[in-house]
Amino acid sequence: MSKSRLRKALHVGRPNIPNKEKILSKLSEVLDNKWLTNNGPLVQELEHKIQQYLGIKHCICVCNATIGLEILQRALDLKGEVIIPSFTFIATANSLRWQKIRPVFCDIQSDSHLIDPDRIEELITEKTSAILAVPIWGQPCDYPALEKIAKKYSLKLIFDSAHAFGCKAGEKLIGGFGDAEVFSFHATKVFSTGEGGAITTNSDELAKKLRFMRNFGFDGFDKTVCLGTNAKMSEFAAAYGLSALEELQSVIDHNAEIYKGYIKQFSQFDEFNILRYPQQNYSNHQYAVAEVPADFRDNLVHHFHENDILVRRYFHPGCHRLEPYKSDPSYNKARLPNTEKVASKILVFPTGYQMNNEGMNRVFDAYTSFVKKK
Ligand code: T4K
Repeated sequence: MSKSRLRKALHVGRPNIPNKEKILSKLSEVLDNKWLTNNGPLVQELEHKIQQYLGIKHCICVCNATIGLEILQRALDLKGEVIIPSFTFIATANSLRWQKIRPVFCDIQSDSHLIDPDRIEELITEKTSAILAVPIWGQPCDYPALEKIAKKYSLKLIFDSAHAFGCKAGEKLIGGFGDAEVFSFHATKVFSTGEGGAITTNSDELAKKLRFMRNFGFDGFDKTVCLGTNAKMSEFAAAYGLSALEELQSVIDHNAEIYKGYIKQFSQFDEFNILRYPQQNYSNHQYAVAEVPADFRDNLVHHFHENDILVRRYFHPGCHRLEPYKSDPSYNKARLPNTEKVASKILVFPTGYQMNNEGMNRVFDAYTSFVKKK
């Protein structure tokens, strides 16, 4: 696709750029401070604001969610096997594998696409050290059920909440569940720092350890206290993030309108099922997710792409069907019927500021022309 066509296309994950003047003034603050990274004042300000927003004790900003997941696993001393859904972005599984921990794939509930707590116990062995669940599409997991299993088997419970910044489980914002949660602030996310992420926890001890680990293990100038790495967020990323945080609610409100538009437009087609969110929860509506019959899903994706609407098949075909797990014979026995069924039907639509009435009509017109062709 040519550059100009790509620019005009509708993307899943097009960044919602905050007010340019505000970003530039924050960036100029960074330059004036002559402090570019290493737990600078803007990173600290962003962490403080996120703590207040989520109502949690600690927010540790990091360079991306994948590294965030890795240092969290290290800090909690996870080993052996960790149970995760296969229906997630590959980073969830790879963060474990990179630590030489075996991801054990659990099936999902076919309606919510969330890890199925009823399928977890059968996967627990003496090697299991944790459950790593994913509030997929920003939907809350079944926290009471997961907490009960974790407690029963003395497992750690952590969340890859990459999709869930600004989402609520009932009245409670996601961020304080389990031992810790990890958010992604990647360019494509509802709240972004370009590249970035954060680990949130209510544990003082864990937060302290994570802060050391993020900075090579340093406690002071020349003393290290643990095995650390470089997981720091830069001041430039924090400057962008502080501007983005001010606009988060308006992005969420905009997405909620776009979501309503998708429901309205597509409800007339029986074969089209837009994922609904239970009334008691609150979503950032970053992902507008539809299920369509598997027998025409891929042709439909092709048709949308021809019309410059770059819908996505997240998270097809499931991590267990992607490398390095696909060709690992020890994963041959994974039985994940719901994951495979859901992965064959999913379509994710563009959301965010790029979408307006004209954009919605483009999507709808493309679908009606597909129906006529069918
Ligand atoms: N866990 C979960 C459950 C996740 O979903 C993710 C990331 C992670 C962990 C890891 O988080 P980080 O370590 O990244 O913080 C995208 C994102 O790159 C990825 O962050 C995200 N999940 C995943 C769901 O989606 P791709 O490979 O689909 O990205 P890409 O490059 O195709 O971009 C998506 C669309 O956005 C394209 O059509 C182009 C457009 N785009 C992208 C960028 C970067 C723009 O218009 N501008 C941009 O700056 O993975």
